[in-house]
Amino acid sequence: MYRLMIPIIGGLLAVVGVSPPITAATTAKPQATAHPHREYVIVIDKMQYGPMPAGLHAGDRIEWINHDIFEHSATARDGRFDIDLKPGVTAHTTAMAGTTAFFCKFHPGMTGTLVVK
Ligand SMILES: [Cu+2]
Repeated sequence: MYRLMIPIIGGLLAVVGVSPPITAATTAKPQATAHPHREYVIVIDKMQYGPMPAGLHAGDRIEWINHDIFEHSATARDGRFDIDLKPGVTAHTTAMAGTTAFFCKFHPGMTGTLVVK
């Protein structure tokens, strides 16, 4: 009988020992993100948008650089973003999940599509 009791008591102590100590919130580890946000560049030149970045994820930063001699915009058809870029100007947007078609308000023939996971 005593031989059985000792392992049982030992097991109970082990369970108590597993209880995590109460720690201050300041010691909590930062939340790991599934995907670290990255920065991508889309260059506008000669009346067209440069290649769309592949592998865009929600939260990524997109830099729009206008290398053209004309003013352009990047205007989402669904209204998600609308930036005006005078010649030589850089602006940024934050990628949002989904497929977004956009165009230039000043030259409607300029179009592009962002695909963001
Ligand atoms: Cu334009």
